[in-house]
Amino acid sequence: MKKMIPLLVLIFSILACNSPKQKDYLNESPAHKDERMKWWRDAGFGMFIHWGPYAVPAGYYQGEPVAGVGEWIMSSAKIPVEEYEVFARDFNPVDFDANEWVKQAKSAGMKYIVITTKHHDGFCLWDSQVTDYDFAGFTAFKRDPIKELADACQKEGIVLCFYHSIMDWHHAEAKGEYFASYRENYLKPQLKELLTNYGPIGALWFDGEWIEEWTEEQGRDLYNYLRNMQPELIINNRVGKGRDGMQGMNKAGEYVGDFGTPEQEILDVASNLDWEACMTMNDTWGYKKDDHNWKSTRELIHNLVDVAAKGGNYLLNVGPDARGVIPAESTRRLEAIGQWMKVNHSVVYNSRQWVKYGEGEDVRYTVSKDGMLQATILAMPDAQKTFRYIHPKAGSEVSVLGSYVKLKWVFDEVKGTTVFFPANWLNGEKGADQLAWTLVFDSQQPQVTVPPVINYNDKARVTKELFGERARIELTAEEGARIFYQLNDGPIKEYQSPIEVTQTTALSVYAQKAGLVASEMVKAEFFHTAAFKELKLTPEASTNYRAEGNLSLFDGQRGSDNFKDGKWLGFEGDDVEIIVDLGTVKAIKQIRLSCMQNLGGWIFYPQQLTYELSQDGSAYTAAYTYQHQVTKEDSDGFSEFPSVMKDIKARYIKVKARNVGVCPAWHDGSGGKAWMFIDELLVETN
Ligand code: FHN
Repeated sequence: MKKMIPLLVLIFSILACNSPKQKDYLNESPAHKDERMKWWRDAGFGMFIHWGPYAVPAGYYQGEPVAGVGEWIMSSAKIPVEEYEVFARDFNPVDFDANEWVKQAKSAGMKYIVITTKHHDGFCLWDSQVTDYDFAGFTAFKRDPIKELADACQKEGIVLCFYHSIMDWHHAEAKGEYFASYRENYLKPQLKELLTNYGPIGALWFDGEWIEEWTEEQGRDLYNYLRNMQPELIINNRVGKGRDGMQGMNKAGEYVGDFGTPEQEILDVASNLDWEACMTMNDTWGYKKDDHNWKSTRELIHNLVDVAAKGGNYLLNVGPDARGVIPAESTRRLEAIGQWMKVNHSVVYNSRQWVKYGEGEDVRYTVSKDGMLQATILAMPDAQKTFRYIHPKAGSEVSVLGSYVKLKWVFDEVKGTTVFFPANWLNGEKGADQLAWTLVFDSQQPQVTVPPVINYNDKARVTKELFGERARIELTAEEGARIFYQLNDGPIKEYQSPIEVTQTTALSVYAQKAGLVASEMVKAEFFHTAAFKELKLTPEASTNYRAEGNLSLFDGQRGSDNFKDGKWLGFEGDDVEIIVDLGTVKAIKQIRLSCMQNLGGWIFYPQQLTYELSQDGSAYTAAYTYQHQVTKEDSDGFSEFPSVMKDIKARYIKVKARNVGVCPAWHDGSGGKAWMFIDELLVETN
């Protein structure tokens, strides 16, 4: 009888948790954490594997393609549990070969594998004694792929890690009032099986933590529960509630978990925190037969380099099909990455961040384990290339990984180091077909000038500003530094006094102090608008959906139906207020605000939207109100919430959009933070 009697399991669980040997790992010393994380930090590159019954429908249901990622088909197509179980019964991966999977990972240069032991659909890829909803109990495939994978990893020296979903669409108790029973009698016992029966596990990769039943406190308890079984285990930040949306790093405050988990994206800048970017090779994690939107090998390698330079790990996904075969498109990319890694592995393995993660879009810096500065260039250089921040030791050589050619270089205090590429630097070299090249310098630690500051309207470090008639811009820098600036593509000038602009202008500025390398470039954009004197948006949009900030609201480009198109301003859980100052009292003809609704993406129209008018900026009168409680009958789409005014006179307009806040109970994301996406604010005056 495979199912344990819940009462018995509950007693065991309580005993286990309360036994005196339970150690508190939440106060681990930094030194011990460094020791525990070392293999993971040095590895830099792993394989993510999403595999489960969703590979059987492979993106289709009842003969129709289902939008969204493959592993969400049960939710996206609203497939009842009993119907989805049919896919599980049909899941018979007769061509599954753990050794083949592990060999592909190893040949790509990956050092660890993270496999979905259980995804949100609840199907277990290992032989669990706590449920029949696994291969042994539900399918004709009477093997334990996790065991076979563990053996293959052991053989090849690859670290095995487990993905595990807290959210479970199959288990009747995995929500609401019975959640504690699910956690104690199912979730924890299963994790105990995974940490007891398959040898040393490198990391546990939790997911589905966003459900309202899960709390930071439960995450902290689970963290200790797991590390008391395997003390050296590494656990991601999705074990708790710290993750701030898809950008994956923690919100402000103390949260449990050892590393951040940006998803489908890479941090904009370097971080000294532990983080791992997980990304797909096409658009889906779980197999979909019609997803052919494969990223190029060039893009995958550039992602790998970018992540390494910013101090992270790259977890690249494959989604094997229902027969257990990794798609050929993935295999080809893994092989090509492996060829690149054979030459350039020092960029990824045991590398460290440099004082600068890169320069522009096509140079990324890392420091090799033997202390050499590596500048990986992501585009074929012309006859020469200048690196602003590099100052090689006098007389030192500059070489390229994979080539024996020594490159000539010169150093200039203002420009930096220029390297010269002779015609033969790659001719005949196997590097000619590389997709990124790594130059190796014996470089001094650069003394870089502190970047200057762009000041406008008593605000420092501005990046995007609106102005009506003219903008007066002041530049400041550290004592003794000279400031140089450029307006749009104009000449570089030395700054002597405040700059005045009357048209939309892109400003680039850097500073230079004698004996130091020039600072990095600082940029700001000043947008001239006749319509508004000033526009104030609070709060700022969420990190990854910031588009062009205020400007997006009136650049005349409304976002598409892809909320990730860089045109929409996204707000997770927050209400939004926009105050527009027209500069003078005008007759208002109409106001519109574009909003999106995408229920699958947890994006809802505002539950309340008001347009208020004022002549003095303090007393406002509501001129338009929209109110609606979203229901499951609502559909996706766009609305501009247009309001035609009878030429009401006003100078100030206040737009208030109230976010739904949390996904409603009937929604898949029930309890998770709701998103509100806005764009294109139109204020028409006479
Ligand atoms: O919902 C899952 C999704 O299916 C996939 O597993 C990704 C990979 O990290 N994680 C969740 C979405 O954030």
